[in-house]
Amino acid sequence: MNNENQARLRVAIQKSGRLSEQSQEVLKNCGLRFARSKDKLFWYGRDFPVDLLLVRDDDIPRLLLDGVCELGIVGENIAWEVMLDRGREDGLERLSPLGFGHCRLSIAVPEQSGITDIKELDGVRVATSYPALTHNLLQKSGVEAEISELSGAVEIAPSMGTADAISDLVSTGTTLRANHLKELQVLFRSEAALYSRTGDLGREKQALIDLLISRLNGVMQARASKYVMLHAPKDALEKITELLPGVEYPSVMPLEGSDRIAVHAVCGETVFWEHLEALKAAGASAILVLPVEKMLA
Ligand code: PRT
Ligand code: ZN
Repeated sequence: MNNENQARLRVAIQKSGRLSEQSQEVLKNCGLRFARSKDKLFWYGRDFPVDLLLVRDDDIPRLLLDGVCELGIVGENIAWEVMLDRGREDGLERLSPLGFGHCRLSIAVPEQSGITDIKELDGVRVATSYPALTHNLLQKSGVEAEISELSGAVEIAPSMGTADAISDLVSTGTTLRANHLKELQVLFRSEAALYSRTGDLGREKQALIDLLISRLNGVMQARASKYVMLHAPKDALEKITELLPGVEYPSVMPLEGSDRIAVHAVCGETVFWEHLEALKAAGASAILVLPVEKMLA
């Protein structure tokens, strides 16, 4: 597939941080292999014309908007912050959410604060690393707060006396609790996603993007799917099919010299222990649940 004049795509991912490992993993699962450069900032695509740029996550939307890269994996929070900071709500297109890096941008106030509703934030000092997104979302709720931008340690601003409220990313809520803050309202929910810039990227690059997205969809589908194999009494087939999550038509094979059958199926939904226990109660035995590596519909 490598030839000198062939179009190549550049994908920007986070160099190190919360999203970097899973971003690499998802591309690897799409069949991409890279020759890593010494400085580790540029990885050349070996058997597929897709190269990687390893950067700080905040730079990814800018690299897309400025045309340096065609694709990027970044949190939706950052993509929106950068777009809104440039005074626009477009320019970046979310091609696919990736199912990791989940968090929420929330307004939090000191536990002892009298503020109980974001409506009361009018004219109040709110510290955040996401000034454009916070301003935009508060404004949409009719609130004009006094936004103060901090690049880090936002959660200590209220105890330092520099803000009355914060707007910060939350995942488990541990940081808020440790700083005696209570979550007042979720402004925005985010996860890592594959982005491109909007506009015409040319036929060849678009064809590469389409191929990558089709593989990505397969990866996402496979991740959510399990291959289930079991033995069951012939007359329990209808009940067993009903109990297999996300299955309409299982493969059914006779077991030589037995009144039992082998049932194989790809379950499109999570398979819980409760499902297996219900299958066993319906007469199933030798139940095996296997991961699905790749899928192409
Ligand atoms: O160096 P670089 O600029 O690339 O990385 P970074 O330090 O800016 O980002 P990084 O790696 O911390 O986060 C990258 C992305 O991960 C974010 O943009 C989000 O999309 C996503 N993400 C998911 C999070 C969190 N969860 C998260 N919990 N980003 C940050 N946090 C922080 C939050 O700011 C707060 O300080 O974790 C703390 C809260 O966590 P809990 O679990 O205590 O609630
Ligand atoms: Zn960052």
